[in-house]
Amino acid sequence: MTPVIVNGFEIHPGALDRAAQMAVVDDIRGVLRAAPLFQPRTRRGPMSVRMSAAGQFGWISDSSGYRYDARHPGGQPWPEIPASVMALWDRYANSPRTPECCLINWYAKGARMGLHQDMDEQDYNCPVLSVSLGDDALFRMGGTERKAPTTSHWLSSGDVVLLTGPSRRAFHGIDRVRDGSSTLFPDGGRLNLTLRVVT
Ligand code: MD6
Ligand code: FE
Repeated sequence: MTPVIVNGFEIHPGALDRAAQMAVVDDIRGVLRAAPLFQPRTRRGPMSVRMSAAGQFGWISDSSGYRYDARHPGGQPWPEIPASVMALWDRYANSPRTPECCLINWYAKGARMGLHQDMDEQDYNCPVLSVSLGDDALFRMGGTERKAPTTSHWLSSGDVVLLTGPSRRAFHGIDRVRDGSSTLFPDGGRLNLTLRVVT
């Protein structure tokens, strides 16, 4: 299907059907057994989203700042990125490189993510690919300057978004999640995966 382009963000609605969504969730549950969700803290306080990761690197934020790290806060290395998730990169990312991090974001009721840029990676020529699972989320997309105008779009379970070209460095965030809008998770919630090349 042809993507919807918003401010250069490439949105692929319904990239994963229900069975594919369930397979990915199952694989991520396995990752989370070895690398449990934790609540990152920034200088502004605890984030409302809980996180974990798979791959060579995960993104962590604590009292000494934020960074990519080869280990979970518990000290263990991150589990491998599941093949079901790697397959989405191969299909949609159009990149010669392989992702080194699959960041896992869990939005329980009321969680959100403020407007930010993904700038902790070394090569902005490599895209970032995101997968939405579970409840619908209002995704705000702006430009490369914080004050640039923004456009909002509801992301649904199974949607894939690619940040590539100028949108790779554009501001974006999740304003809110519509609680109970999906039946993928029996108790509601939203899972977001972002695949990145880090080095
Ligand atoms: C989210 N996404 O969808 C938050 N970052 O929960 C992101 O922060 C994001 O969707 C980089 C690339 C794609 C994204
Ligand atoms: Fe981001």
